[in-house]
Amino acid sequence: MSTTGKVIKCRAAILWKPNAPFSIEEVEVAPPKAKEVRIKIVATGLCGTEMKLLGSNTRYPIILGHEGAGIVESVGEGVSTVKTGDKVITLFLPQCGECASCLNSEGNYCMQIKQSFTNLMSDGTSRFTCKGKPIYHFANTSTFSEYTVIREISVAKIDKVAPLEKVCLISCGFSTGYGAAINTAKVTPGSTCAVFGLGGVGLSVIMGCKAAGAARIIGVDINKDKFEKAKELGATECISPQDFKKPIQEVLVDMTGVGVEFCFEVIGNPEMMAAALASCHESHGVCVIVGFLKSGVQINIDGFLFLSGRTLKGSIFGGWKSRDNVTKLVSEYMAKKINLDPLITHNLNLDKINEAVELMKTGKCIRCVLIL
Ligand code: PAD
Ligand code: ZN
Ligand code: ZN
Repeated sequence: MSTTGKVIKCRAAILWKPNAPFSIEEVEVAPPKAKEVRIKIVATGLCGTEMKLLGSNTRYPIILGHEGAGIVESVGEGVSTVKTGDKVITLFLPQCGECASCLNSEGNYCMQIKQSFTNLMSDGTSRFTCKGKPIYHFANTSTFSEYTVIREISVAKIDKVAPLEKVCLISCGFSTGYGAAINTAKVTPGSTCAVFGLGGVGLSVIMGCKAAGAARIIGVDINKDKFEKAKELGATECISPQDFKKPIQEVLVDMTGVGVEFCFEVIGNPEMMAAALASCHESHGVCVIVGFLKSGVQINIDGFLFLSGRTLKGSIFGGWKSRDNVTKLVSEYMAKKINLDPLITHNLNLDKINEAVELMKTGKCIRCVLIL
């Protein structure tokens, strides 16, 4: 029996208040309105960004989740690019194709992302209710729900045979890291790179550096358990800042003689961002900030560092224009040109989401993919 046009009752992980555990609840998911798509989420990763948001002052109650893949259940009026049954990836960064960023060949920060900061759909309402209360959306994706409603501009149609429990990582972690190396830093063959933070995103940076032909890739993390996988994916050496008396930027300058040509901060720590910049080659070093800082957090940087020509850059979603490139990245995965599998260390059912949080908190997993 078709569910099109009807409210769907399903399970979702709700965060009722800051720092509370997720609670699995029955929610009602309203049908998609104009230019919206209702998706049956099949798999979703838990990303480092979510971990940073668990105690934040976002709007509650909320359904988080942004690293998702699923199947279109139904579409609202005027939707033309996807249809019922299509396999899709959810995009926290939309691509409207019409704003100043989408029309510029360089940027990828679609201005329509700002709509998702309201935690509501474009008409100012929510499609989720639980126990009679409206539940806020997150990143216009809310993938920690068996069904979600998102805008058409935040959906990428993908290969119909793609394994959703793997390619969901293209929705955020993999693309963010890989693209930060390839698109944002534009890592050059034979270069020396350093990657601060060896989580799912940092390891994807390493894969991007390797694919770009970097000769030396130094992984930096305080959790040495991450070193083995980093080396498997392309790091030529790994170091922990805790093993040195000197600040890590001095260690990296000593190791390389001149500083690294490309340095990536993939932790979300303001001190490490300053250290990453100072680790770069004085003249042509490029430092890319991938790690997330909440609005208002300042980075304390010695202004003299810029005199010699270093570059500091931000990067969102690896610089990819989302709808155009996610489909292509999935095709590259299917053609075995990129490999996501080593990033997935755990699979759990949605009911076990609090265990996934614990695995992330204790640094025991790279990516835990939740199966819905
Ligand atoms: P993660 O928690 O899996 O990885 C972070 C890693 O940093 C872990 O291995 C930690 O051990 C390590 N770490 C923590 N503190 C330090 C320290 N002081 N020195 C060295 N290493 C340390 O997260 P992730 O890989 O999923 O995400 C990493 C960051 O990237 C995080 O800030 C997240 O919010 C951000 C992100 N940004 C985008 C974007 O579009 N810019 C997208 C997705 C994630
Ligand atoms: Zn993410
Ligand atoms: Zn746009």
